[in-house]
Amino acid sequence: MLLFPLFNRFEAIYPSKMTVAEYLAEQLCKIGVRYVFGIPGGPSIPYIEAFRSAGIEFILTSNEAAAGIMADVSARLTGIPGVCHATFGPGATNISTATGGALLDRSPVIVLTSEIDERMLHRTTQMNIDHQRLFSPLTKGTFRLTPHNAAGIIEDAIRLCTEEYPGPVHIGLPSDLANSPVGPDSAIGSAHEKEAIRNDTGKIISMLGNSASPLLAIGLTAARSGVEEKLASFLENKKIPVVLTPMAKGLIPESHQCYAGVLFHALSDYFDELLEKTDLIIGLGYDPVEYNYESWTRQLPLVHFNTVKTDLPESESVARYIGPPGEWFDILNKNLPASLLVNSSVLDSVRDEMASVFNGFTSHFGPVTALKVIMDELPGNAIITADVGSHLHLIGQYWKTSGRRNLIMTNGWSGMGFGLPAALAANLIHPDTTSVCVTGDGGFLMMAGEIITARRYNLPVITVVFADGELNLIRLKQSWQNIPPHGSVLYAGDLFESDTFLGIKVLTADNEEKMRQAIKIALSMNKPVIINARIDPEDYKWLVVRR
Ligand SMILES: Cc1ncc(C[n+]2csc(CCOP(=O)(O)OP(=O)(O)O)c2C)c(N)n1
Ligand SMILES: [Mg+2]
Repeated sequence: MLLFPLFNRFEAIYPSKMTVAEYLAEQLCKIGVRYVFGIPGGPSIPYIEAFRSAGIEFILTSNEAAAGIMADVSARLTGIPGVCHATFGPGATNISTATGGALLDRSPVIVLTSEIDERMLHRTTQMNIDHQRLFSPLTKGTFRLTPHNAAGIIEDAIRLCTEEYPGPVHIGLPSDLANSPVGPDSAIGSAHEKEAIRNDTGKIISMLGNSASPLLAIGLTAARSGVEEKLASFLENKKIPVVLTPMAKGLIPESHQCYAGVLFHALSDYFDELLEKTDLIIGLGYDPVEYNYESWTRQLPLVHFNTVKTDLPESESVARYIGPPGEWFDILNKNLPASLLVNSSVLDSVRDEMASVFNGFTSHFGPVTALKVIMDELPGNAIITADVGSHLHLIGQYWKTSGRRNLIMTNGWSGMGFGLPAALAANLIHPDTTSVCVTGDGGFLMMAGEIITARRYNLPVITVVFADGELNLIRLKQSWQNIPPHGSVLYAGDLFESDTFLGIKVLTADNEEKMRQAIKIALSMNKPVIINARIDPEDYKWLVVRR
C-alpha cells in the first residue's frame, strides 16, 4: 500500500526517469549555471555529456586548482554558484586548494568529484582516498550521491553554498552512479537548526551615543551584501572616516571625503595617526578572516556588525550585532549623532602623505610606475585581478577603483596562483570587458599552464607579470630578520627569454615608455597576451608594512 503513493510521487517528479547525470545537469541549469570548470577522469564522461546536452559548457583547465578558482570567481561575478569538477585522489587534492579558497573568501562553489564505487571504497585501490574526510574541513558540507538521495542532496547543496556565509560544498559522485536512474528520494531538504543569537543592542546604542570620533572599518561581508547605496547615504549624514579591508576595496570611491584607505596593505601604518584620534571602531560587515581586529585596533572599544557570528576579541569593550545589513544601518542611523567630519584634517594629512610617498617612486621603473601606467591606459570599466605577494599589497592601496567593484583578489585564503584563472573567469563572464591580471612571477609560474586555457577558448586576457625574479614578499620578510634570500630567488636574467609563451605573444617592458606601448598594443590585439614587466622591486621595501 505504501509503495503505490511513493511510486506516483516519483513518477510525478521524474516522469522521464532521468539518469543521475542528467538530473544533476538539469538542476544546475535551472539555477543558471552556464559553465562547469575542471579536468575529467573516465567516470566524468557521462556528466560532461549530460552538461553539454543541457547547454552547460565544460571548460577544460590545465590544473584543477585553476578550475576551482574559475568557479569561485564566476560565482562572485554572477551570484550564481560556480561549479567545478575533478576526478579521484590527485584530481580531488588539486581542486581542494581552490575549495579552501572558496571557503575563506566566502564564495558559493559546488565541487563535484568522482568517488570510488561502494564495492571498492574501503579497499586498497588506485587513486582511492577518502574524499568525504578530505573535503570536510574545506567545505560547508560534503555529500556522497546515490540514486536515492540525489534530489535532496543537490537541493541542500545549492541552498547551503549560497546562504550566509556563502562557501563551497562538495558532492562525491561514485564512479558507477552517472547512468543510474534517479530514484525516489529518502531525504529531501534536511532542516538545519539556526543557532539563537543574543545581540548586544543596548550596549551598542550606548557605545555609539558616547562616541565623539568613531572609525568605520568595512569588510568583506558588507562588500558582498551590496550595501553601496545604503553606505553612501549613511556617510552623507554621518561623516565618519572609513577604512576598508582589501576585499571591500571599491565600496566607496578613493576620492570620497571619508575615505582613509585599505587596512593591511601598503602604507597602512599611516592609519596610526587616525587611530590615535579614534575612540570607537565600528566594524561593518567586517569578516576577521581578512585581518583580525586585534592586529590593528589597539584594543579600542569595538562595535561589530555582521551577518553571522564571528570570532571576536574577548573583551568587555566589544559589542556585536548579528543580523541583515539593513538592520546595521538602522541602528547606526538612529544612534550615531549627525556629525561633521571629525578628524578631517588628520584624514587629509594621511591621504596626502600616502599619495606623496607613492609619487616618490614614479621616477624609475618599479611596481608603482608599472601600475600607474596600467591605470592610465586601461578603460575605466576594466576588471583587474591580482595575485598574492608584495604586488598585491601595492595594488590594494594604490589602485583607484573610483567606487567600482572591479578589483578581484583573494585575501581570506591568500593562495598564490589566483590571479590568472580569476582573469580568465572574469573574461568568460564579461566577454565585452577588458580583463587584466596583475601577478607576481612566482604566482604566474604556479598557473602558467593556464595560458593555454586562454588560448584554447580565445579569452583575450592581458596577463601582466611583475617579473622581479623573486618571491619578493618572502625576501622582504627575510631582510627584516637580517636573513639572506635563501629559497626566495626564482631565476636569474629574463623570465621568458622569448617573445612567445605557449603560443601567446609576450611583450617585454623595462621602462615606463615601453610599458605604456605594451599596454596599448595589448589592448588593440583582442587576443590573450602577456606583458613581461621587468620591474625593479625596490619600492616594496618602503611600501609593504612590516608586521
Ligand atoms: C600557494 C601559496 N604558497 C605560498 C604562499 C606564501 N607566499 C605569500 S607571498 C609569496 C611570494 C609571492 O611571490 P611573487 O608571486 O613573485 O610576488 P611578489 O611578492 O614578488 O610580488 C609567497 C611564497 C602563498 N601565499 N600561497
Ligand atoms: Mg616576484
